[in-house]
Amino acid sequence: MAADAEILFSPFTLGDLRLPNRIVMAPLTRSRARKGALAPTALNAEYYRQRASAGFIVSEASQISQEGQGYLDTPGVYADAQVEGWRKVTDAVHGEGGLIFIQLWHVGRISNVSLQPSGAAPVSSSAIAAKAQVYDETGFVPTSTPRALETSEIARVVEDYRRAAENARKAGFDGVEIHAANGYLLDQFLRDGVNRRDDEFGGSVENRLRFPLQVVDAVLDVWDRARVGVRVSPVSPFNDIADSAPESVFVPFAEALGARGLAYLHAIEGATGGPRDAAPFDFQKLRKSFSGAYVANNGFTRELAIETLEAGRADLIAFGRPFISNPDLVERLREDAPLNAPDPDTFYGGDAEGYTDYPALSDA
Ligand code: 8OZ
Repeated sequence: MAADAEILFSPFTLGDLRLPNRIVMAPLTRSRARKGALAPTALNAEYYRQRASAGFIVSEASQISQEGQGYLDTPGVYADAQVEGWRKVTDAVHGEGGLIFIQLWHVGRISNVSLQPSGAAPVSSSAIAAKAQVYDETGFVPTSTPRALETSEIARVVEDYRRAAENARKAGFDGVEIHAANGYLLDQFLRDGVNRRDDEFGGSVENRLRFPLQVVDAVLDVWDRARVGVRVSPVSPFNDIADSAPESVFVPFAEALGARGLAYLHAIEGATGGPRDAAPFDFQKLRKSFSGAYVANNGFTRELAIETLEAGRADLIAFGRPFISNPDLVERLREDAPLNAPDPDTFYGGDAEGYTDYPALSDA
């Protein structure tokens, strides 16, 4: 191992968990759940098993309800068959000595009526359509105009999160990550570019934080705070979202999460899958506003990861696309070995091709 890489392979204590290294597998949508049931399969279990050497894995985003779905064949965590499917995944990862959190997801307005119960409109903070695309049986389709959730309905959505958190426990996960990033439902409440509500869930920062924090508290009814993290993307424009003053909402959000003692804050620095310097934002200030571990994500190379950890700018580094094409990413980073290039044509949907067939170094 190159000497300067050591920090990447130093253990880290996350809550009550001991991670063997600082490398997190980021949540990655792959759209390969069993058709119809939207339950993870043996193939999905094999994919995660191959990647179990990560410090810990965050599962692909998993909808907490059918209403929370926005893309074809993404897994759910609201039905018994899905819990059984996820159990195969957690058993496979644990069998390799790995750790896996599930990412809890509600897409809000990033959906199409074709994916919604009874073809209804998707729900959001406000009835404003996103200029964004999703994919269904027919391929890429525009998002549908959502309806605004009634004030009285919010408790039901919070309940859906709580049930999903319970299901995640039954499925044997080590923890949960709440998806509050990338323009999905929680982000649609946080950011004033979408949230135009005039009830207690819109307007002031305190009001815009209310629903996301109710979700966090529901999850904390089920899980110890040491096993809960939250993902945010304060300046990402992905899924047509914006905020007039991101720091004014994300710093208080980080403080509120820290006050609850959550294990980690996972930040997409910059534009999701795009430039890290897309918009000015002080991620170190965000980090210092939060008391737990800070997981940095977005476009990290081996060099940038080492530099960031050495400078004390993050506790853990989440890698996304490199984990798609390198099941043994941890080993390759340790050896400074070349990485397999990912094939974007097989990112979403399909079978084992471009999923479980990327070679490990040991296959050569
Ligand atoms: C790409 C395609 C579909 C979903 C995210 C869950 O951006 C996603 C996602 C990404 O967080």
